[in-house]
Amino acid sequence: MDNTFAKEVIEGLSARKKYLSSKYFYDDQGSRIFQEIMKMPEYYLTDSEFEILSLQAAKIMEAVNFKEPFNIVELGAGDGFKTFKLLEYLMANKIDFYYVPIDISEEAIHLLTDKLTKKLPGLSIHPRVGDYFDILRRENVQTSIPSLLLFLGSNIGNYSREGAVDLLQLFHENMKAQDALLLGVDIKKNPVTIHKAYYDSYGITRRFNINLLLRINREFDGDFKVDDFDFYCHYNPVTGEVRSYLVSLRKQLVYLRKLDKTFEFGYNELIYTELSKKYDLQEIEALASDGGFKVGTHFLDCKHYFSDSLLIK
Ligand code: AVJ
Repeated sequence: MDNTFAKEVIEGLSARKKYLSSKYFYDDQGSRIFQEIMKMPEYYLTDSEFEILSLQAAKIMEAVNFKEPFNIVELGAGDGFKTFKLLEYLMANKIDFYYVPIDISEEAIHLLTDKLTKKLPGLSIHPRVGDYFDILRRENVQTSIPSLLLFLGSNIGNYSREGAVDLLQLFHENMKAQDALLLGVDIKKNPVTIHKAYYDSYGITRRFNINLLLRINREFDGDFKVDDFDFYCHYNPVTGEVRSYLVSLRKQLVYLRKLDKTFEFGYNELIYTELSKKYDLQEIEALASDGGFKVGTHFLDCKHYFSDSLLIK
């Protein structure tokens, strides 16, 4: 049994305003549901970033301007679908580099490694399974050669403004003087477009959230009745925040046997599950500078929906 997960579940479900952290969405099943989300046309983030990395890989690497060989360290690699285009460009141009994907899901890392060794024979890949915080802090992923850190897909959006600054500072502390960070950020846009990407009519994002309750049932022998919970999310264009919730459809008790804890849910009580924060370019620059970075270039897709911003130490 994972201790931090247990602690955070107890803490979150005992709070006056209940919450669970979205970082626990990504068990193997959750990672599979996230792949389904990325395939929805409404979830524009994937397509936009795919376009950036497909069409601007050369420009990005030119801006990075590393001496070979170097590392590409990807934090939260997932299925590596977008990164593929960048790796493909580097391979096609016979550039000497090591790819170090890090992900919390062992299955995701396996699939990624499998796919990449088949599609890019000769790729020097060194996968790691684990929490990228722990790996960055504990292990020495850094060597004497320069590293380009990738934190793509708007994963930064899961953090509050303050949390994002802390995370950038942590990255900064663990980077060598010549390293760089490519940060994927979802840009503020027509609120309707954002709403449709998260409150999807297929119910995939709903399943993504409900899966967290199923995971708790599985890991702590719980009796969450998932039909008694619904999903709701809401975009606030002023703050740039999408907030996601599970909603208890009745007054109910849930027992987690392995933790010997009972939690009470009121009628329509919310469990806050996820923040997906959007920024404009000025806000990205302020964020980067508060994290200790200089901003190089923002690489945008043609619709200006998404930015891969290059941050220099
Ligand atoms: C993987 C954190 C970038 O917030 O857009 C997708 C996860 N949540 N749909 C996001 C997610 C709901 C996603 N990130």
